[in-house]
Amino acid sequence: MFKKSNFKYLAYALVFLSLIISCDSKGSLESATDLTISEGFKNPIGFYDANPTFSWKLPVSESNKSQSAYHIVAASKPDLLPDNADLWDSEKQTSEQSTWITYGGKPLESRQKVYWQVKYWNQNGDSSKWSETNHFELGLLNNSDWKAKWIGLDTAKDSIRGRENVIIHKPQYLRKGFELSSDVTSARLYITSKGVFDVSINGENVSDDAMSPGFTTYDKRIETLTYDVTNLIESGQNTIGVELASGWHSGRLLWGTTPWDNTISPKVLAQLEMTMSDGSKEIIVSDVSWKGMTNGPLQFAEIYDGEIYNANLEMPNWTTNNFDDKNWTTVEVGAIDANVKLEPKRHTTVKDKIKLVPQDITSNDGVAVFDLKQNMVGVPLVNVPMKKGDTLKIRFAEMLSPDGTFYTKNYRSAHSTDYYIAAKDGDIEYQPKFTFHGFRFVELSGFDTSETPTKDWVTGIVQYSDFEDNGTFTSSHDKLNQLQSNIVWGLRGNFLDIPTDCPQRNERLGWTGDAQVFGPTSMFNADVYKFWASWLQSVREAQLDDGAIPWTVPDSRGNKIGSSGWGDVGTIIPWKIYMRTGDVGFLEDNFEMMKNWVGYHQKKSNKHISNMMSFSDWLQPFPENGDTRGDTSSKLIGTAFYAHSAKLTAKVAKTLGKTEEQAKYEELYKTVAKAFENKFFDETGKVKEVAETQTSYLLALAFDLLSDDKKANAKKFLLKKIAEADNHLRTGFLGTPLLSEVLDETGEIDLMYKLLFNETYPSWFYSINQGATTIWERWNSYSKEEGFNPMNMNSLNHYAYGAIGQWMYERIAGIAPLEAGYKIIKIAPQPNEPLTSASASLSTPYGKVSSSWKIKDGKFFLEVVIPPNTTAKVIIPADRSEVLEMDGKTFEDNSNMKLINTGKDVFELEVQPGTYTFKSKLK
Ligand code: RAM
Repeated sequence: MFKKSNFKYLAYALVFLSLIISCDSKGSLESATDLTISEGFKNPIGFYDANPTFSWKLPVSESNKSQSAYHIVAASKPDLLPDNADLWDSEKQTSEQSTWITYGGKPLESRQKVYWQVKYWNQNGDSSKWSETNHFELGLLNNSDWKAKWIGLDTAKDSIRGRENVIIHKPQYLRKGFELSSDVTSARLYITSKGVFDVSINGENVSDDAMSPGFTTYDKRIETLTYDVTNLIESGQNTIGVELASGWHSGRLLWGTTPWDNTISPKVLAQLEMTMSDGSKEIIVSDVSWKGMTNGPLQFAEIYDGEIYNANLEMPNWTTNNFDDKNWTTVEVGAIDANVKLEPKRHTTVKDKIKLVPQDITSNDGVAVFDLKQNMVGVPLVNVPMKKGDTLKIRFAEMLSPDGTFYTKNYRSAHSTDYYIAAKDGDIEYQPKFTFHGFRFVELSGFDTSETPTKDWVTGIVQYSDFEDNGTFTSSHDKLNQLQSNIVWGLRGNFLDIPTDCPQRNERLGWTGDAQVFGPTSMFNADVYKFWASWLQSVREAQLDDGAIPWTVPDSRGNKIGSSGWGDVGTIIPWKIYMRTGDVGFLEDNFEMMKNWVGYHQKKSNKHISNMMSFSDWLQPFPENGDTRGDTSSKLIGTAFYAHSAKLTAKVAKTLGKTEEQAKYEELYKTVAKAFENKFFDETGKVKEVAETQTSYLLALAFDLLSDDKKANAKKFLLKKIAEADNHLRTGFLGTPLLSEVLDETGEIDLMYKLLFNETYPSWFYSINQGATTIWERWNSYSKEEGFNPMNMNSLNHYAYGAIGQWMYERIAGIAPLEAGYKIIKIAPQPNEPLTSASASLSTPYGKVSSSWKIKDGKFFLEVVIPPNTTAKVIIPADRSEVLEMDGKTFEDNSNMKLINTGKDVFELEVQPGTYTFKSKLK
């Protein structure tokens, strides 16, 4: 018989069961945050990858130490989620992985929209609520998706030549009217150009993007943009209008010998796809029905040289229905080239990011100079009173010469000047569109001189690829903080679609060596993973058949040779960026390129000693031979990078589980290292046969190329070289980033601090003492005593020496990845005089990590934040005979942390996620 008491138990059991079930389906933990796909895209449209990866973060809470499982669902409609995922149901996966999880569902196609959610289980097996629904929509993934044709006017036919004999293409205005018979429920504009474009529909700008589609290896790949233009399309009559200029594709680039035909006139490719209210589809494409002309207001536009805008030629309403284009010309039409891939842009577009207002004005004789007090990159926005018919001339300079005139010699042949011709009396507003400048000073002339210039006449519009800051660094030392600011401004100035050497002269190219040294620092300061992943695709595309990676990417030299230390960007950046993201897919993408680059090293060496061409230790100070390439032997440099690239390739092979290749490249590294040691180092560990320089020792030690018995001596010789230089660096582009690494690893922190805090030439603070607000190309680009460096290759915005930023945040503040992607974080600050405090924070793939220390009365205070789903090794400098305090109490092992090592003068702890404060006594 069923007893009442049994019934009671059954009822309890049911309640309990339902609790478990509801707990599991609804979840008790807060849902995951920061959902992104692939290299950090949030709800993108026109996405490039049909096989994306998924990432999320666990919210910071006492309950979330780590993830034990996840569940991802993806569907074609939001209301199918989470229970009826028709595209992918990952099911519950037991895994700590919360980043870069590859999509495993039905194949996805161009234009497809995907909705997705995720939930996770924490370390105790408690589940979270489902996350908010996120989504992505694919762009046109294949050339065959395009029905449109390349269109444009033949602007090359007059063959007017400009500076350095380059064909000037007058900017084009292209338009088309079309009629729709019903309402639109959804509209996408797919668009790109050979050149740079700006598009409007019915008088409205489609986006605030600048310089689209950006700079890629145009002979291999042109990126396309996707815009949701649903709200711009009207039922009935519509008009689309495109402005088109030369940009990187058909404009002037330093050498002008590109692998793509840069003499052809700019062209546009546009495809407007619409879904109508009755469910039918309409498509408008660029084709022979479009019309164009070149007699619009923009008469000239070149990246290096600037713009000429004649307001008298403005055509009001030309992108609306209310315009008559009967005098316009029918466009020429070209087919899509099967060998040039059209792919959705895989990183962010350039945008207006920051506005700077002038701090000072001087004016004299109708010429006004505005000082923004910050060297920047972008364009000016001018609001100026003018007289009809007058020409406003806008000049730029990064610095003034001592006599107050504009220093423009370092722009070399870049004219870098904009002109505006007024059509009426009164205030005009103008912002150049298809050019950019590197400047701190703006000079105006040609304005209405009856008015007194005021600061609001000029705004500095800072433009760069649309990314956000990712980390912060600050300290008790003003000049170190200025250095950090200069590094960040160097980054902003040189991340305008590609990583450039400089942003102002007739160059602005993707110099591989500069990128190689600055990559890690950029990853700390800004959210630039997608920026790098995109550029690395260009590097792969630019790689030549023999494995050579061109000097600049995209290649604008076309001389088919690589330079050691520059082409090694192909091995160094994949590894260093992988360490900061943990995205194995990035390594998979780049592994072939890495092997091919090592193969090129092999071809360029004889008995493992390199003969590769090299820019060497570029711009090393005090070169004995007066050469920009410095004194370090190019053979020594080439051989060192050969070994190093082989070693990195072995590491990547290991991570990818390719054991045979791992063994092969490890062996190669050892062989080349041995050859290097035998050739360039004597028995005592001293450099032989070639010039003995700081950089030769730095390369040998940083890349681990010497046998153990010689290492210690080599270090002594390095210290001797530094001492002989009065404790100053004597390093150029390649050696400088290795100084901090080697001195730190060999325990010479005091010396590294000395070098970093040196005030005299050559040093980082030297340029700051001369007024630098960005990193300079040369240690002595300018000095108060001697004025500008006499060389005209003298950029005042060149990020290479900003590579020291990595050491600042990894070692001064102390945040470094111990395992790829900061899954294990090393917090190991290295306090030293003259600093009394420093702190850094960083947004890692798992969340925010920070380390903040100060010294007071001989005590060391450290506050750390460790994000969920990571662990940290925290190393606290201390007099070990005194106690360590944690959150105000004497430290004892607990569930959040354990003392794992009692090394010399430090407490070393293994720490779980959370926020903690420590206090130790310093020795
Ligand atoms: C200069 C560039 C760049 C450097 C090369 C070798 O023209 O500015 O910084 O990498 O030369």
